[in-house]
Amino acid sequence: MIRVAVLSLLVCSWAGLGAAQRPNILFIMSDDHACNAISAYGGRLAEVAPTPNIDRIAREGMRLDKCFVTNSICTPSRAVILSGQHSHLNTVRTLNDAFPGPDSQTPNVANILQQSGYQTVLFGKWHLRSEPWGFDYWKVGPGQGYYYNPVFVSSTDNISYSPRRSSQSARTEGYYTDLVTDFALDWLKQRESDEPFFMMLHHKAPHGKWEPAPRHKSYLADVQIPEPASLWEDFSHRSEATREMGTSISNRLAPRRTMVNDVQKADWPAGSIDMTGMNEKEKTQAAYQNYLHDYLGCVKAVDENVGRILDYLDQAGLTENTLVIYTSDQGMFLGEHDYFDKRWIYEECLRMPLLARLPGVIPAGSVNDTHLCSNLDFAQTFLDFAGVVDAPEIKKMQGRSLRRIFTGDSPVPWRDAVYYRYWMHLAHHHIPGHYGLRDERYKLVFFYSLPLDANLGKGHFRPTTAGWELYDLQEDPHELQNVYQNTEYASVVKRLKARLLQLKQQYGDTDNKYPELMRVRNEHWD
Ligand SMILES: [Ca+2]
Repeated sequence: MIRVAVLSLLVCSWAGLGAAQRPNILFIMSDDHACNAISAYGGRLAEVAPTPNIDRIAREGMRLDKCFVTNSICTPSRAVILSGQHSHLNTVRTLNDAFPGPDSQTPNVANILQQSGYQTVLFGKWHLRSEPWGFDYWKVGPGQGYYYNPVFVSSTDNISYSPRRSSQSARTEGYYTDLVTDFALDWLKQRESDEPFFMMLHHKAPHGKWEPAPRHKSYLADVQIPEPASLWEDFSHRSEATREMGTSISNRLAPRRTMVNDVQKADWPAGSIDMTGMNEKEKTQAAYQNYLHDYLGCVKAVDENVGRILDYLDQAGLTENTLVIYTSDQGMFLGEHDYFDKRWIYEECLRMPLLARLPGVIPAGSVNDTHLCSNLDFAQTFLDFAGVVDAPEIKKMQGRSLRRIFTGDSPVPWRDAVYYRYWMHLAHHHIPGHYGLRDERYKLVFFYSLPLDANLGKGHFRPTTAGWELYDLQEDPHELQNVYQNTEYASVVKRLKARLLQLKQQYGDTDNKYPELMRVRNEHWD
């Protein structure tokens, strides 16, 4: 009872909100789901592959158009969401770093909500290498998991969590996206407590390699998926740091991994293509069509299952008091710039979908295309909606609550730029280490192109060519013209470099501890 008394002091700290009015928080996150593949965001796929159930969240709530990930890769993004801290601070800079445990100094929003009286549960993809904590109950697929008949481990299984499948863990018959929704619905249906809940419902889809549910194997089979213009980009505008980096749809970057090669492999999961007799352009087009069909097939099951959850909230009378969030751990290239995968600072993977619904609080059908938001803000947003404003861990977080953005009251002043950093130099998809900023109009990036001390797993990753890029997003929203060398932008470059250093100072990610990085910086700064 003492704990409850203390907590009610905490929870009454904004707008006279009493404990009984604390909303449930349902956080639905898919993996690698680009805004371009959500019809609420418009775009070239909206008509051919609509997502009516996900769109319902936007229609009955808010669509945020400028939400950006701080480090566009799965495991680090999840750690940022839980901790409210940039990767260098929460220590999860790469896929190989484990999220710090309960004895660490790292905040965990689930734990804070649990301490404040929320029931906290987690279903689906965890991908954080260490055992989940801060949850009353969890049931997760270790590592990437399988689309068909996946393995799940739960907090009540008495099997110690491992990012790899344990020999003791059985496979569950069914399709991952359907199963995690079943688990979430089962838990909601058996819930007896009147305490509000915080549920993280994490889909594996549409992460590669793509395997649509059996019922979706012929989804869009006869449909020609529109190509992005930048599939055929001329890369001569790029800096030397990036011109021949990454993994491509076409065979442009072979012998490294390309989608043209992937989809010809006999064991390509959703079916391979015979490209005999095709010229290079035809191969690129065929690989793109195959990739998008598989990817959008996976999205289709996510959308259906979002619909199942929303319908249940309606039936159970929970809609009015549940903050529903839909997002993805980062964006994804769907052939733009001739890329697949993510990791780069470029818009298609920097941008995260963010849809939020809480009837009567978040205006229905609203759109925010002005405020620069981030996954760095999610933890503080949940805590703010939960009325938890005094927890000491909040002082360690680096984001801002989005509550007043969701409700339509602009907080003043808001940030003028977001800071980005990708650490996994050359690992997996051959992308150089880089950092940069994006403001309302521009994006400035420094490709320092060094592995530094990041935990990159197996392999030796050599330094590559460093370079700068600048994009004027007002004139060039698809980033097809790097204007860093254009003298008309000299004053912009100078101003943004100073701002970038300020952001690095503000977030505590200065370069001073890396002499090799300082050397590259000094050689390339001016
Ligand atoms: Ca991801």
